[in-house]
Amino acid sequence: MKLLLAVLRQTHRPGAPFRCCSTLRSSGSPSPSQDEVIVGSSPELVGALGSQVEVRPGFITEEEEAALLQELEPGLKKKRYEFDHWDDAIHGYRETERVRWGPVCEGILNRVRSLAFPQGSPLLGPVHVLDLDKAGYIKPHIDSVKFCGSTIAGLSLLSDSIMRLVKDNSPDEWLDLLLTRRSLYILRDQARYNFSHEILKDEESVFNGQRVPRQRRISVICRNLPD
Ligand SMILES: O=C(O)CCC(=O)C(=O)O
Repeated sequence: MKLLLAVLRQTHRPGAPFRCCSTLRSSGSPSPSQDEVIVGSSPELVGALGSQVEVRPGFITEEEEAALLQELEPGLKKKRYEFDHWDDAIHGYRETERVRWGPVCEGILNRVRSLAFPQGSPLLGPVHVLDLDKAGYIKPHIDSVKFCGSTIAGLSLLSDSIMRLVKDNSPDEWLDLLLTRRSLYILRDQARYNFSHEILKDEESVFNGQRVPRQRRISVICRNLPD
């Protein structure tokens, strides 16, 4: 069974039209702060979800990204991108999962785990790796409560992208997260259960009024187990 499809619960149409607040730094400047990478439909929503949505720009170094790619590329290259039926939750992807990693990558993943998950929280053993083609995207969905617990933590490799969260049954309530290349994002609790998440396609990839070109993107995703 396809790994991602196994954890997705539902899809729905995107919410209200995009509109937002602060400005982005020009490229080449240091990593933006957390305040500069999360915008939303209201300051109240950004404040309320503050502790449940985190983006850490520059979480890994260029060398660490290269180490992850070196481990992942040989296996991924053997697979074909899948451009599936229109109603699948994901379009233009290939994926794998990995249990054993070399020491550098294991060190990176341990940093992710200790930051994202409460101590002692049982984790899903294999780490999920999702390779989105430049033309690929992930439609709005909520991960299945049957397979994943309260927290999802993902590293973004190779490209900036935008993750959009839209409140279930309330499309006017949304957050956009700018997932810069080499950043880490964490979704917890309400943000994970009550909001859909999606990765915007290149043509729609605009953050706070500024275009964010989407290239091929690999995400390395850790999850905990349901209670
Ligand atoms: O690629 C990502 O970072 C998001 C993946 C995703 O939507 C999921 O695993 O549920």
